[in-house]
Amino acid sequence: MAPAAPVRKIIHVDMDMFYAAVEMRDRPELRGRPLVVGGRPDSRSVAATANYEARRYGIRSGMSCAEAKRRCPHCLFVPPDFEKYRRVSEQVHAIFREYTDLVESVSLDEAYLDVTRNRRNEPSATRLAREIKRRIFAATGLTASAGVASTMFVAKIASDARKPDGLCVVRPDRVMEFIRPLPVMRLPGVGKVTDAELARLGIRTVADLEKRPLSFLEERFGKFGRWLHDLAHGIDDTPVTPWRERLSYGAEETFARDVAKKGPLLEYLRECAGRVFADLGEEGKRARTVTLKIKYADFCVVTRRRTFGAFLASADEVFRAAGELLERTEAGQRPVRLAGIALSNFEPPRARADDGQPPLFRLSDR
Ligand code: TTP
Ligand code: MG
Repeated sequence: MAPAAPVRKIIHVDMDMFYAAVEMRDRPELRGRPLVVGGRPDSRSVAATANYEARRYGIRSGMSCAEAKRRCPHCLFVPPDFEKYRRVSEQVHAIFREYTDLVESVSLDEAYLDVTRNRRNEPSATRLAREIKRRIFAATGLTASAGVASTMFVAKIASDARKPDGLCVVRPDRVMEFIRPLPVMRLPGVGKVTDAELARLGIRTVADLEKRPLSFLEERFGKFGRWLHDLAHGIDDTPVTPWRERLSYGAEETFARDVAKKGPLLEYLRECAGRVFADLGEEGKRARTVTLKIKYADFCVVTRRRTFGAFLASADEVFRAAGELLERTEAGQRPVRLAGIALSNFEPPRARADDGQPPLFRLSDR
């Protein structure tokens, strides 16, 4: 029997009310008052984010500024300054990389760090998380919240649990009690559509989901059913994968206009898969992981990925994987500004993949 992999230590860091916090830091007159970063209230624009004072009025990211103004007439609105946020983001990411190379950036204000092994040789992820938060504050004057867990999805939920300036550690033996009460919407991959389907089956919380057998979920959701079943039992092997590594065999494109429908996105992904697969082949490399990156019109970025037991053998396989991953995003319901595919995971596959398993045997996905 192969030795069991050590329990991983993953930290998810997420800046608090990021754009708003940067603006309040630089403009003291904005502090202590409800604030939205986004367009003008009389325009058609939406709130990128709101500070906590504004959230008290029910104002949320993605809400139209007009609606925000209705809910809170004395709310302040400031336009976003993406260049500035990018600079802050670089400072924060430079701190992360002092601890480990295994940093997966999800957006300007959010990243996962696998610190199972780290440059400090520090065995306590909790202590590292505390130190990283302190360093971020010292360098930028901004607070971040962190979650510590042995899987990416639990670390992410944990970072949200004690906002702002929070630290939430979920030890492996505490995972189930932590996730059971959560609504299924908190699970990665569960959007409005899946949530509604689950609700029809009487499944609203992770505890409800945990009670359903694998066969029940697979019957209704196919392969995605196994994913749901795993998550409901606290299982997620998705590795923290630095996007930089993926970028070397990736292609992405910002569209001239936001794309509202899936059809044109799939067309682009087909072309993109061909290009990326060819690039990789030219280097004499083969890959097992396909990552799809989607940036919505509001600049929110999501990545979805799948790791196969065998190497991807054709551009068409890459495309089919990307198409399936697209189903786990909100593309088609939410306008998309950028899409991309990256291939990674170049080391040889495990022996079992070569001994008669179907070529696209799924090891993990997210
Ligand atoms: P979030 O981390 O989701 O939100 P936040 O940092 O503003 O607040 P929280 O304290 O709850 O983490 O997003 C980070 C930044 O990304 C946010 O400041 C603005 C931007 N953003 C958008 O532009 N559109 C969106 O729909 C969301 C959710 C975020
Ligand atoms: Mg944030």
